[in-house]
Amino acid sequence: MQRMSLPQGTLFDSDTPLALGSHAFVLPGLALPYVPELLPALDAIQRVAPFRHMVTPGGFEMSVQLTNCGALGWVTDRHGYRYTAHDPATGQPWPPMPPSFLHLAREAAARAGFDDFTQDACLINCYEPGSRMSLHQDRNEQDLFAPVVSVSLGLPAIFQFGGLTRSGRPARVPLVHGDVVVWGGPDRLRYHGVLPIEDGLHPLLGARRINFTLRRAA
Ligand code: MD3
Ligand code: FE
Repeated sequence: MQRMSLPQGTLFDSDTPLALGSHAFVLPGLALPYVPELLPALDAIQRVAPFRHMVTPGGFEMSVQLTNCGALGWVTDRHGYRYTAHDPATGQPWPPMPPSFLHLAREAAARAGFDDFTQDACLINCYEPGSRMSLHQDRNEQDLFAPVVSVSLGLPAIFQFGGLTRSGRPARVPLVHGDVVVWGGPDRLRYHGVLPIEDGLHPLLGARRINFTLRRAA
């Protein structure tokens, strides 16, 4: 009965990060108090820079739809992966990083022990049931040790967290609405991915999972 009177967000102990590696942590539920600010900010971004499927250099359409905010945005096309200052779909600059994103990311990075977090890019992924992200490394950023903060909203996902090579079976980490993951330093180049999202309806986001990652790209 005691638990039922606690406000949402304190059911999880986000004061004790779950370590995935020496410099990689899950902060369960850390984003929950920010959700009332995050969702309208995401809506405003989508109106300027809509989610879209992009094509990989190999010619495959990604099952995830993406957009960006901040000074730089990650894009892919037949020519490769890179960061751009403008949305290739509109020629306009990416929408600015909402203050709520920055506040959450700073809190998350500090709790994970990264005090020097400065970010200029935010990649926003939108998954529908069946969407997945195959095992990859993120290495289009200048500083491959700088921390990255990842925020999960909506439908749950199973995150795959592997090693520094493709070999070996990656660990499976369930991520739910409000979870934040921070990784940097020697864990920054670990292979990772997301298993296909299961059918479902989230009360706030419907049949979608949104994940956004704040990064230092330049
Ligand atoms: C990487 N997104 O956009 S982020 C990506 O849930 C991406 O949409 C996934 O990978 C998503 O590039 C996962 C979360 C994450 C967490 C821990 C990591 C990525 C990580 C540890 C090491 C490397
Ligand atoms: Fe990634």
